[in-house]
Order: sequence, then structure tokens, then C-alpha cells
Amino acid sequence: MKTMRTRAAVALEAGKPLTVMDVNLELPKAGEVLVEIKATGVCHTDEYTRSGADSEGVFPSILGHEGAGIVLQVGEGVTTLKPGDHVIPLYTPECRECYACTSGKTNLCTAIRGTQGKGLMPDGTSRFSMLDGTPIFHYMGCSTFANHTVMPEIALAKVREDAPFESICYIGCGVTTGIGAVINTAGVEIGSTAAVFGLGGIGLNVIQGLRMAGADIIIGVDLNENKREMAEKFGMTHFVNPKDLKAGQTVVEAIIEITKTEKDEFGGVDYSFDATGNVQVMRDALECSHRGWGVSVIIGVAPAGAEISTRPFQLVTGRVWKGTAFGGAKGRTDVPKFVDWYMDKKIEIDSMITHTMPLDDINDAFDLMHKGESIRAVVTF
Ligand code: NAD
Ligand code: AHE
Ligand code: ZN
Repeated sequence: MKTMRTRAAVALEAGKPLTVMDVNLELPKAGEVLVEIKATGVCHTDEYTRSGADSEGVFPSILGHEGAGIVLQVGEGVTTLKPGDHVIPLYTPECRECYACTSGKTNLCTAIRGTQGKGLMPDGTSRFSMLDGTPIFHYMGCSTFANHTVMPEIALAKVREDAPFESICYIGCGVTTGIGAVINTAGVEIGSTAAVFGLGGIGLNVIQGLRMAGADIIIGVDLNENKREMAEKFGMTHFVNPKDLKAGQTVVEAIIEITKTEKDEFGGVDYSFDATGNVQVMRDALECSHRGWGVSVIIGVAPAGAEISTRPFQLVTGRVWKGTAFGGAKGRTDVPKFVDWYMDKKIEIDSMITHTMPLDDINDAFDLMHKGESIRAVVTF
């Protein structure tokens, strides 16, 4: 067995800060690829699993799923990648062969979802271990909080080599999820009205996607007043802070007030998006969407055991509740296009990366997220 040593931030147990340490990494087996991670974003989903709220969370594990790097070595039978290729890891792989991939109806490839959810490689084992031999679980099939990782070939998107790792890593989750939710999942049309709940790393990309799609009214909702300025820069036209409502008014009523016109006595937005993971917010997002045709998209990931509810009347009267993973994007096909969009300046990324840090300081990224001070923090190696 051939093994190398690398440095990683390990989640030893739920609710504890990550521990940066040297770990063993077995070199790639058949169909697998060794990747040197050059940069990784810290998404709220990493925090969700670190905190213990994820029903699939296993420990010890190496979290991180928003990375970019370089192929160092390929295992037997790998044909689409070679050493030196630049890649973005995909927590939603694209095998192009399974029932889901060939259906043409979804991006949710099923080829390796079973083992991925257990923190293992497709053969049911882990490539990472502690120096004393204790196995360490993978995370979302990626484990980008390590300087080197091993991934299945089908879970890597090959991207152009002139794109900066510290920017395009964000395409590995937040950028694609937010823009994809608008374009692929909701199918927003020119002139639409929309509301976005949660103006963090995902919500801002929803706003960016809405502006690209030509939405006329883009209402942002957040409890943190400091998120307002950046959201306006990305195209938000109205801001609602649930802490500053008129006496007795609900968030839903505030959004209806903004959208009501002489012609339209009901009001409500054509499209709404939850990017908070809070199930009460998901309900508000549905209920502020327009009677008869409103579409509400759940992006946020809710804690284990949480459930959504509303009166069935909300759906009987034409509202549609949908959800999206990775913005409905097919990773190997769509991610290189997002990278082109960034390089061609069709989408903006850099101003959302508010903090960068070395791996040793990765816990600062979680602190900044909790304090509401960052949009995206990116770790560079
Ligand atoms: P973030 O921490 O950067 O942003 C969350 C924002 O929501 C913050 O600005 C916060 O102030 C705001 N917020 C929290 N509670 C609120 C409330 N009650 N009302 C209004 N605003 C509120 O997080 P993020 O990285 O943008 O992730 C957002 C959510 O999306 C998380 O649940 C994450 O797990 C999920 N996510 C899902 C996918 C997917 O594929 N479905 C992909 C990435 C992230
Ligand atoms: N393990 C979690 C699942 C969380 C979840 O829904 N993850 C999203 C991506 S979040 C990225 O930041 C996803 O891709 N879902 C589809 C899938 O197959 O997991 C839980 O709650 O159990
Ligand atoms: Zn994410």
C-alpha cells in the first residue's frame, strides 16, 4: 500500500474546533485521482456538519467541499484526467451513466451517493488516517480541508489553467448553487419579482443570478443589517430586516406590501429562495410567493429532525415548493462554464471573498461566519 503524508484540518468530534495535523493519505486506487488542493472556501454546510446538526455527520472527518486544485496522480483506468490538470472537486458527481444522469431530469447522480454519505470512497474504505493508523472519514466525497485529497474521477471537473484557484474554489459550491438555483431550478424570466432570504455566501449568488436573469424587483431579507450593502451591489432593490418591521407586521406582509400594485391586489413575488436553513424562514419564503404561480426554492440545509410545514391551502392556491442541490448543476459539464463566465467577467466572485487565511487559521473562518462578519472565507495552501 502506498501512502503519503499531508496536512489537514480534522473534525475530531462534533461541536469542537478543527485540529490541524499531519495525516496519512493512501495513493489513488483504480478510478481515483490524487489532487493537491490549492484553495478551499468554508461554506455554512461545513459548519452545519462540524456542529453536529448533520444526520450524516461522522467523526473524525476532514470537512470541506468547496475547493480547487491540481491533479498529481491518477489511478488505474482513469482516462479523462492527467497529472497537471486543474480541477474543481464535485460533491455532486456526474458519472453520465447512472439512471439519474441518463434521465436528463436531475443533476443528482447516484453512482457513489451511498458510500459518499458514509464518509467513504466508492470501495467502502477511507484513504485518510491519523499517524497512529486510526481511519479518518471523507466528507461529501471531497475533504478539501486537506492539502491533498483522493477523489473518484467522476467527481472532478476539469477547468482551464489560467483561472485563479483562490477565486474559482467558490464555484465548487456557493456560486454554482446560488446562480444555478435561479437559472436551472426556478427558471426565472426577465421582469420577474423575487425575494431572497439569507444574504450570505449563497444568497448573494442567488441575487447575482436574479440580476443576470433580468428580474425587476429583488427583495433581500436578512437579520444582519451589515449584509445590506454588498447585496445592493449585487442587484438587491429592496431590503427587509425582520428585526425592523412596522409594529405587528410580518415579513410576509412586508414583502406583499412591496409587490402589491393597483392591478394586483394580492401581491407576492414570482420567485422566492431560502438560503438560511431555518424551517420557519422556509415557510415565510413559500407564503410570500404569489398566489396562483409563485415558486419557492429551498436551498438551505436544515438540522437533523427539522420539518417544514404550511397550510395545504398555500399549495392548493398555486404556489409551488421546490428544492435544489448544487443549483441543479451537472458538475463536469457546467462547472467549467461557470469558470469561463468568471474569467469573461460575466459573473463576479472576488468581492464576495471577504477573508483569506492559511490552513492553520481555519477556525477563524468559522468564527467570522458566526459573527456575521464574512461572506466567504477562503483557505489557501
Ligand atoms: P451564511 O452563513 O453565509 O449565510 C446565511 C445568512 O442567513 C446570513 O447572512 C444570516 O444572517 C442569514 N440568516 C440567518 N437566519 C436568518 C433568518 N431567520 N432570517 C433572515 N436571515 C437569516 O451561509 P451560506 O454559506 O450562504 O449557506 C446558506 C444555507 O445554504 C446553509 O443552510 C447551507 O447549508 C445551505 N447550502 C445549501 C446548498 C445546496 O446545494 N442546497 C449549497 C450550499 C449551501
Ligand atoms: N447530509 C445532509 C445533506 C445535506 C444536503 O442537503 N446537502 C446538499 C449540499 S449542501 C452544500 O453546501 C446536497 O447536495 N444534497 C443532496 C444530497 O444528495 O446530499 C443531511 O441533511 O443529511
Ligand atoms: Zn456548500
